[in-house]
Amino acid sequence: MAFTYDDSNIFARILRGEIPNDTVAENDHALAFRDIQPKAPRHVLVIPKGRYVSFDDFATNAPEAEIAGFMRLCAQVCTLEGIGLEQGEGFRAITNAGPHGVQEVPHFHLHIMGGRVMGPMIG
Ligand code: D5M
Repeated sequence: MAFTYDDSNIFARILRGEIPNDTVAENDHALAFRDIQPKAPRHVLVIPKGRYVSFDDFATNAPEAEIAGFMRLCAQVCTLEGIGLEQGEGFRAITNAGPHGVQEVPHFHLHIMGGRVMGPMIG
């Protein structure tokens, strides 16, 4: 795989407690924290605690319990941020993968954004 996991990436350092983060929620398998460069009033990143470089790596190789824990934390973030459809107006969840996805940090993460109407999916 051309795009490989690098333990010095910034999210690995956050997981090791080497640099601070603005935590929104956490469980045994995943951590959710605010994006340092928010693109929306609500912009949270959810990362698995395991070493996965991208969505396809995670979905292929993570144990099912870790996938479930990650997905449940994503849903919890939507509730906590007031953007889930039970109580809010909705959100956008995206992941960038590899060079064509313009992924900056090589540790799988889901962007959950809400609090405004999102623009069209271009570029
Ligand atoms: O996006 C990577 C995202 O990670 C980008 O929106 C900025 C964010 N970022 C970078 N460093 C930090 C720290 N230290 N805290 C919180 N958020 C951070 P990508 O999908 O890889 O292009």
